[in-house]
Amino acid sequence: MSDNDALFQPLQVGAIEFPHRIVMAPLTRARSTDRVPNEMMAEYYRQRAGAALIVTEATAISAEGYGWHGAPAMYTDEQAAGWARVVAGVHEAGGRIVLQLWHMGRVSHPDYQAGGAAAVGPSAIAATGEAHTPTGKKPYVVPRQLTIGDVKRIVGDYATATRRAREAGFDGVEIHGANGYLIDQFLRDGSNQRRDEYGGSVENRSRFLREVIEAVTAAWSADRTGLRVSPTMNGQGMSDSDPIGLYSYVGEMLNQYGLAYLHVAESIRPGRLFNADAPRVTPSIRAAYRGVLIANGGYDKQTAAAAIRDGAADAIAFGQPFIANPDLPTRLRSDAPLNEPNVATYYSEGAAGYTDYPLMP
Ligand code: 8OZ
Repeated sequence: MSDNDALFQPLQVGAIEFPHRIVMAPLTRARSTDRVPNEMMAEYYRQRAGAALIVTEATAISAEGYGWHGAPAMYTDEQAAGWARVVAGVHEAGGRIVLQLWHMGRVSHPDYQAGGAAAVGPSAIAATGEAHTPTGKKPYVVPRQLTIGDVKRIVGDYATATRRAREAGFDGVEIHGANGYLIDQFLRDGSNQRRDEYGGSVENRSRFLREVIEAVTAAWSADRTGLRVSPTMNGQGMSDSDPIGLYSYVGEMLNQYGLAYLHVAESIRPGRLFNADAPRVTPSIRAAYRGVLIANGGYDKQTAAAAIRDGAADAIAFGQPFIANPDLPTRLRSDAPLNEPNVATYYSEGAAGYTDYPLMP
């Protein structure tokens, strides 16, 4: 099978039909206007409608879950109206788009919390690193340990944001269970040392994720719900004593829910999303999980096609290449040269390095 034959086959992903296998990964770009998606964001996403699926940048489900200056949210009518304009543009251009549901947990900051309260987390263990506040970077604080009542309230916030996404016209939602945010903080034992039913065993640490999945799929539908995890992302102080055991359990547990897809961020190259000192976990997840698997992290055309041919994944998500190449699938198909992304404008303001990357000549 040629690389193009592997990458340009359609795929049924829950209720969503992919015309090919090249997905746009979620990418924080920090261009919203007071958390509301604006016209420039609509243009950016519309330009990328040729993706098999666009996963939006991480989007806060609540004020409590917010904590990255410039990121968008989905808990007010105004935010939902902004997203509805984004979705309409992508659909007009023939694309598909899901909203990534985000609660940052302990890596938010008191500057974002009502009354300057601490950020929240499964346990009172601070992340390592710095929050991006409106007035610059500030060290992460020790979070307030969530009560069981808080946990139930947050599960409800996921459901509410899901209903808003549905009303805004999205094709589905992706639960952000990766990269050291709240769900990931519950999953991994470096950040979860609870003694109640949400901590301790792998089963208990997965309980919050299960409750979120149940709430989100009840609020809309399993075949329009995806989940993203990052088993070996060890930034922000994240760690686990047994990643293969944990994520094999999660993969197996997911089989009962019939989700549209599982999205695994774990680079095939050592780096931020893959700690080279430990084995990759994606193959164990593939073995445990029977649904559609989208792999993400460090792929190019050849390695993406090989992963699909070998059965390692069903589709491949590209992040940074989609920043610089709005028409990435077209370029890959014709082996055209790619624009190089400019890291300096990833999180800057304005159109430069955002909506001004050229299409293929
Ligand atoms: C980069 C900058 C800010 C947030 C993630 C949501 O890593 C993010 C993120 C990435 O999932």
